[in-house]
Amino acid sequence: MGSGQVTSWQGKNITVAGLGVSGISAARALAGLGASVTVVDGGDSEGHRAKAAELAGLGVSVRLGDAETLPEGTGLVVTSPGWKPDSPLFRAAAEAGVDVVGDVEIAWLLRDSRPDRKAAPWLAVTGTNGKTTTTQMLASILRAAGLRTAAVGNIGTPIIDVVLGEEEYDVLAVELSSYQLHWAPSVRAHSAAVLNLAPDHLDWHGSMEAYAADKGRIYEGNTVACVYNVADAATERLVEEADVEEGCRAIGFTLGAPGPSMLGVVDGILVDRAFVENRQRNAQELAEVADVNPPAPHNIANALAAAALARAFGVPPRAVRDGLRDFRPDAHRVARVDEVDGVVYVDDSKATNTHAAEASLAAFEPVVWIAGGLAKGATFDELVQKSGKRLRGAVLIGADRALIAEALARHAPEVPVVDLDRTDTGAMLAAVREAARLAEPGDTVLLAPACASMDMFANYNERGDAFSDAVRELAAGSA
Ligand code: UMA
Repeated sequence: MGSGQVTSWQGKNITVAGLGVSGISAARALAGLGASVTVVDGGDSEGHRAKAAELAGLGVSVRLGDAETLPEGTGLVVTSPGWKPDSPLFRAAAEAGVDVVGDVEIAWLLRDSRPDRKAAPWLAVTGTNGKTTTTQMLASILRAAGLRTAAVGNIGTPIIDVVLGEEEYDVLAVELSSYQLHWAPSVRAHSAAVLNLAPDHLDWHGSMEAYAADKGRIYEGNTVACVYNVADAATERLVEEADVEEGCRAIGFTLGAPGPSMLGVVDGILVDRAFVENRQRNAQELAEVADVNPPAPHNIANALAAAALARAFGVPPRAVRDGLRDFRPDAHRVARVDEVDGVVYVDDSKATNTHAAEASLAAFEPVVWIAGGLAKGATFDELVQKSGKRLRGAVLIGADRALIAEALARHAPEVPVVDLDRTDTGAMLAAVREAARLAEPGDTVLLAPACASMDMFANYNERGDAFSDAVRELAAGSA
C-alpha cells in the first residue's frame, strides 16, 4: 500500500465494505482525498437508502443489497470492522489480488497527511472487557494533564474523522476492538494495553488463538510501554511475543502490591513502581482507591491500566488522581439498576438505535424488552429477527412504537406485546410495571429502546433516570 500522502489516493478505485459508522467515515474521507469510492452493503433498508443518498451528494456510489461481489476495477477494499474475514467479498478480493484493510489502518496511513500539523501519537487500549471505560479514564487523565485529547475508535467516534478533522490533538486515547486490530497491520502505538483475554467473538475470529493473536497486534511496534494484566498470564504472553521498538518496556498492573515495573495497590493507594527513579526501591503514590469511580475491583484494574498508559506518556501523578476523580461512568450504558423479586432490571437508555439495542439484547435471555421512541427512519425487522427468540415479552412506548409492534407481529408473533399508549410523565412507571408482570424470576427487564428519546424525554439520560426511578418505586412497593 502507498504512504499516507494525499496524492496517492487521487483517482484510486476503492470499495468500502459497510454503510455503518466506520464505512461512512472512510468513504467521506477517501472521496475527499480524490479517490473514486463505492460503498457496498448487504442491507437495503430505508435507513441504508437515506445514508446512500447523503453520500451520493459527495460523489460516492453506494451499492445496496449485495455484500458479496467485488465491484469491477476495485484497487483496494477498506472494510468496516464487523465484516468477518471469510466474507465472500474478501474471497473475491483475494482472487483478484486486491488488498483488504480496515478504517483504522487508513487512519494510521493518513495520520501524517495534514501539512499544517504533526500527527498525534496513539495510546491504545484493547481487552475483552473494560476497554471503553479504560479509554474514557485515560482521556480524562490526559485532559487533567492539560493535553488536548479525544477518546476514539471502537468507542464510537471513527478515528479517521479525528485524524483528518480540524481540531488538533497532542495525543489520542484509542479503543481498538479485535476486529479493528485484525484489519490494521501497520498501526504502531506509542504504548498499548491489553486488559484481559476471555473467549469472545470466536465466530468472527475462528478460534481463541486467532482472537488472541489479533488482540496481541496492539503491542506491535510500541515505542515506550506494553501494559499487561499481571493476573491474566495470557496478556503477558502477548507482550513476550510482540515485536516492539528497542527500549520499549513491559509494564504490569495488579490489584496487589506491585513489583518493579508494575503499577498496583498498597493500603488503599494506587502506586507506580514503573515510571519512577530507582524502581527497585521507590514507589510513587498516584491516587487513592476511593478516587476510582466506582471503586470495584475490575474498575480499579481499568484505572491502573489507564494510569500506566498515561504515565508512559509522561503525565504527572497529580493528573492521574485528578483525571480519575473527574471520570464519571456512563450511567445509562447497560447499567444494572436493581433486582426485584428475582428479576434484574437493566438500563441501556443509551441504545438509541437498532444496532445498539441488538448488542444489548444479545447479552440477556430470557428478556422482557422495553423499547420505542423516535425511530429516525429505522426499520426493526432485522433486530426482531435476530433477537425475537430471546424475548419473554415486549413493552412498547413512544411515538414510533407501532413500527416495532409490526416487526414483532411479522417475525415473533408468539411474543406477548404490551402497547403502551401513554406519553405522560408516569408512562415509564407504567412500562416497568407491565414488564414486571410479564417477567419471571431469573429474567432480565431491559430498557434498550432502539430509538431516540426526544418524543417523551429531554434526552436519553432523562429516559434512563425515569426507568431507574420506576424500578426503585417498584422495589419499594414489593418490599
Ligand atoms: N454489513 C454487511 N455485511 C456484513 C457485515 C456488515 O453488509 O457481513 C453491513 C451492515 O449492514 C451495516 C454495516 O455493514 O450497514 C455495519 O458495519 P459494522 O458492523 O462494522 O459497524 P459500524 O457501524 O461501522 O461500527 C463499527 C464498530 N462495530 C463493530 O465492530 C461491529 C463499532 O463498535 C464502532 O464504534 C464503530 O465502527 C466506530 O469505530 C461497536 C461494537 O459493537 C460499538 N464493537 C464490538 C465490541 O465492542 O464488542 C467489536
